[in-house]
Amino acid sequence: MITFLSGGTGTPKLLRGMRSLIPDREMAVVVNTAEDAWVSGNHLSPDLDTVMYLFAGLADTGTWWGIAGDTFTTHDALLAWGGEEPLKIGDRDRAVHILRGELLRKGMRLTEAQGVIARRLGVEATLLPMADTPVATLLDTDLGLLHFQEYWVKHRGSPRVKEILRRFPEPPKATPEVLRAIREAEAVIIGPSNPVSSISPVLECAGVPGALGERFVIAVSPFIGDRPVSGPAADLMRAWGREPTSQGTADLYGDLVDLFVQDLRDPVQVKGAVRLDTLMRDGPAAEALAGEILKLVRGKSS
Ligand code: GDP
Ligand code: FO1
Repeated sequence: MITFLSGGTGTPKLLRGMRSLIPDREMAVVVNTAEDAWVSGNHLSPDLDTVMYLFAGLADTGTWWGIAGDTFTTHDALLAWGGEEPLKIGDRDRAVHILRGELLRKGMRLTEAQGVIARRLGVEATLLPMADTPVATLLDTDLGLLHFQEYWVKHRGSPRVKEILRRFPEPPKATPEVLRAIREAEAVIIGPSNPVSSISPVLECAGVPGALGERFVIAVSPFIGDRPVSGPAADLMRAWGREPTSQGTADLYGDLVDLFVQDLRDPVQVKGAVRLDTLMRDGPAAEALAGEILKLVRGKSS
């Protein structure tokens, strides 16, 4: 089994390539939940859902959120009748949020609730939230304190970010399922996801760094030529006190990573890093990168 640490865009692109090369049931994905929120009374978990929809064959691989071909009847009616919903929630996507909210209200752990829904959608990969207790990434900006979703979706990432804060009712700890998925993995791949808002929340869960220390860990940089492919990684890295580059990402992950993969186009060589074409502009490009990464896994993990 190979275990991935994932957000909701860059790593899912890599997983899409992996799916052509290894069976879904041989993959486990530990997913960031620090962007989760209750929206219109239901439980939004954007990164978990994107990964789940990918494995269910439902993902929108244009936007990398929501369900391909979804309708927005409820969202449009809500807005027309004076409601507020900054995120455009699709009708079928909302059904998942309703199911998850119901299961959580009945007392299920998030891991169990997501497991139930993933099975109903026919997912064979092991899909694991990083923790069962809530975590929120908040940004202190020139518009005040904003939840990640308010900053990125409502304000289009324009406020100046001064500081990044993680808020939780209790410090998050890795679930037993997450620890098992890491400990039993042939290798762990930290995908090319946002180091601050997607990967760091997973690494901050108690138990994760220790478990990673015992495995062969490969990390893929989300920066290409010193720019993120999409999203707010550059601004968030600066606010986190890190250089918004592959080097900054490698420095952030430090000793947790055994092999760092950076893009061929990067201007600066990260010491010891392997250079690959990491731009996954489509399915075949993602499959090519996945194939190269599998060669690294098979070559070095024994
Ligand atoms: P989020 O949850 O939607 O923020 O998604 P992730 O954190 O999983 O992914 C966002 C990161 O993916 C951004 O920092 C992008 O630079 C990176 N990314 C997106 N597409 C690619 C790609 O094709 N190659 C690489 N190397 N990184 C990518
Ligand atoms: N991102 C947007 O930029 N606009 C949207 O209207 C939007 C809706 C949305 C609905 C469900 C969902 O799971 C994600 C959605 N996203 C939307 C993605 C947004 O939540 C962020 O890009 C992710 O949180 C980043 O991981």
